[in-house]
Parts: sequence; structure tokens; C-alpha cells
Amino acid sequence: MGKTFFRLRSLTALIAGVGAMAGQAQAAEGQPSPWQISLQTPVTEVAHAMHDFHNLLLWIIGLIVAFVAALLLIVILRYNEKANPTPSRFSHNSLLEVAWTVVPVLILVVIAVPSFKLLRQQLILPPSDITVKVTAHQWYWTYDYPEDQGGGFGFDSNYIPADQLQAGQPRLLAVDNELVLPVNKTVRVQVTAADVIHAFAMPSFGLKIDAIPGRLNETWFKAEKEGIYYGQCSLICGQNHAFMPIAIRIVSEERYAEWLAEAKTKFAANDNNGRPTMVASRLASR
Ligand SMILES: [Cu+2]
Repeated sequence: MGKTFFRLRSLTALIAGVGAMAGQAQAAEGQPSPWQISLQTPVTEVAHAMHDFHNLLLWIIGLIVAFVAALLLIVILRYNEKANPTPSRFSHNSLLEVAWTVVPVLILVVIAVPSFKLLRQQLILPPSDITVKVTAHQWYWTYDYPEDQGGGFGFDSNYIPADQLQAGQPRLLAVDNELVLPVNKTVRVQVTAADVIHAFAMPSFGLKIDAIPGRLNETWFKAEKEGIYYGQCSLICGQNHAFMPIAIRIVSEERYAEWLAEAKTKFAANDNNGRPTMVASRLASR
């Protein structure tokens, strides 16, 4: 009786624990959370597609593991020396050999179809509403807003050291100047680097692209939800690689227009910042 009660109690505790973990995983959007067990909440079409693909693969992998484990168990139990003292001596079975060649091929085809679909979605840029240029440096990011889209300024984005954090700012993710962009707009992101290779990555957007000196890479996103989203440089780039986070604040269209006006004054002194003024139409033609 006591034992059963104890078991029941551990089971309840386990269920509560898993529930708490699931709750935790959903608690903080746009950033990792303690005990998170799945991917970060997706907020773009591409990120949703990535999650679906991930879940499909999880099912396929799970079924293969279960199948192979069952075969192993059968072999161990039924064909051990004791249970099967005189083994058969055949070494070929044409039907089986065809099956174990064809079935994996079919599984790969099932994986390939959504995989290529996702790649198309990521790599073929839809017509964009806004362009921003991202330049990686050792060890911070520079964001440029094109002149012909109400911008014409650029600024640096540095992480906030742990002893200067305000309430609610996550350590090693919060930055002084966030990349501000509007919700439900297709944003073309042009990525390059000024020194070594870095990578611009935003898990909630399903976005990761290399920042390579002398090369202009392009990607895109369309965020469905306002909020603050965090990412990190994702290619080891030197001693302070862990100290160049990415913070994107997605705001309403009205707020974005206000921010553009404020930022124009705030970053006026940075105008050009030694860089040629950025014009989206000129960059888009590349
Ligand atoms: Cu980096």
C-alpha cells in the first residue's frame, strides 16, 4: 500500500515536473528559457515550416529506432545459443535485400520533398518592403537603414555588460541599440562582415546566414508578432564571439515610423559613419 502510494506520488511529481518544463519552455518568447526542451517559439512562416519539418523527422527517426530495437530484441531472444542451438546457414535472400534497399530510398524521398520545399522558401527572396544591411565586426553588429526608405543612418549594436543590465534584460543577449523593424512586413536582410567570418542568426525567425568579408549575403523574414527577439553570432569569430548578441525589436507600423524619425536624429552624427550611404534600390539590384 505504502509502496503503491509512493509510486503514485513519484508519477504525479514527474507529470507535474514535465508540465512545469513545458510551461517554462513557453514562458519566454524570443529567447531561450531554463529547462527548455523544444525549439524557440516560431514567429515567421519559415520558422513554422522548419518546426513542421523537425517534427516530421522526429517521427521518422522515432519509428526507425523502435523498428531496429524490436529486430535486435527478437534476435537476442529468439536466436541466442540456448533458444536456437542449430542455426540455419543461408546467407542470401533476394526479396529482403531489395526491400532493405528500396525502403530507405523511399524514406529519403519522403524527407527530400519537404526539405527542398523549405530550402526554396528560405532561399528565394519574396519582394521585400524594407531592406536593412547588417555588418558584423569583432565583436559587435552594425545596422544600416537605407536612405530611400526613410533611413539614411546606421548605428552599432553592442551587448550590455552583466553589471549594467536593467530589469528584464537577459544577460549576454540584451544590447544597447536594437534592430527595430515593423511587424508583418517582408524584410530583406543583407549581411556582410568587416573583418572575419561571423553568422547572423535568429532562432525564432528560423534564420541563420554567414557574414563573410567582401561578400553580400541575403536572407529575409516576415515577423508575425510584435516583441523582442534575441539571437547570437553563430560562427566562432574570436575571443569575444559570445559577446555579440543580436536583438531585433518588432513593433507596429506606426511605432516603426516614429522610431525612424527618432533614430534619424539620434544617429545623425553617425551618418555614413565612414561608410558609403546605403540606398536599398542600388543594393537590391546586386
Ligand atoms: Cu561573430
